[in-house]
Amino acid sequence: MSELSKLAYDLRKDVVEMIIEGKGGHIGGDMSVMEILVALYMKQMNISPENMDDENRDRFVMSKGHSVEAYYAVLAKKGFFDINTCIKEFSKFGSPFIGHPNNKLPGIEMNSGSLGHGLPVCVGMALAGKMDRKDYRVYTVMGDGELAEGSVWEAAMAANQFKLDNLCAVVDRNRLQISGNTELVMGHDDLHERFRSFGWHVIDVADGNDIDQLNEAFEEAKTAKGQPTVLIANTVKGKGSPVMENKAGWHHKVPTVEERIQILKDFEEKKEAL
Ligand SMILES: Cc1ncc(C[n+]2csc(CCOP(=O)(O)OP(=O)(O)O)c2C)c(N)n1
Ligand SMILES: [Mg+2]
Repeated sequence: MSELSKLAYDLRKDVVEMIIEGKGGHIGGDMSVMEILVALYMKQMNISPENMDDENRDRFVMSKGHSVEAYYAVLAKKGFFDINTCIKEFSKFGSPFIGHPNNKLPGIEMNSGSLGHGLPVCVGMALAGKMDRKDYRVYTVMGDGELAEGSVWEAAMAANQFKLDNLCAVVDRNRLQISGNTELVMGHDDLHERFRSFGWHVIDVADGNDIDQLNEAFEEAKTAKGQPTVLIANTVKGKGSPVMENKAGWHHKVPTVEERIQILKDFEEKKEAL
């Protein structure tokens, strides 16, 4: 798994280049979600450029769509498109590589970015899988700030009602949202209990930037029967460089020339230490 942990740092570099080239992007949440996406795409999910038309493929919705740069970097690594084209065209006028996921690009199931819509759509996908007696699994990643959206909890109720054990949601629990600490904006200290009371199997991932811990949790999720599973993945916003880590201002910031040099150096050191 250390290879996948190293890969996460290489993909973080792609994200930095994308955001500098596009002159904008949600860098903090890209960094916190990276290992979650790497674990899903490189180990857990049955999704590839070859099987996107196969109705038995797993389904993924990037509900926290603003972290599109991390999503693009992982999709490119998986072979859906070329990373250099993506970096060059990111956020340019007329480019398909826009600042939120759109399903005109290969590999992307659903347009997202308006928070609170991923889980409701995934409930529909998972219910359709049950009705059609298909074995595919459905995954989504939400931000912890996103959980303030009421639609998330309507969908959470429905997922339990329909016993959707083919559904696995991940909360990127980085404790920050756009304007600061989630606990000051809409607190989630009782998040585990809240999901439990909505009938979900809850798995706490102590270090949500640890690929092994994530994979273990995803395996456990597959064994939960008769109820959906949520992984509460405790991550670090801006993970990988002290320049960005746990700083709300890095929710949406473009690194300066000097910051870029420092950030890339920090990534390299973290990668070598793995
Ligand atoms: C419905 C909706 N309201 C507001 C926004 C603007 N917005 C973009 S990112 C963000 C903060 C999200 O915080 P969180 O879900 O914790 O994401 P992360 O920390 O992982 O970046 C907000 C409010 C949006 N995209 N959608
Ligand atoms: Mg957050």
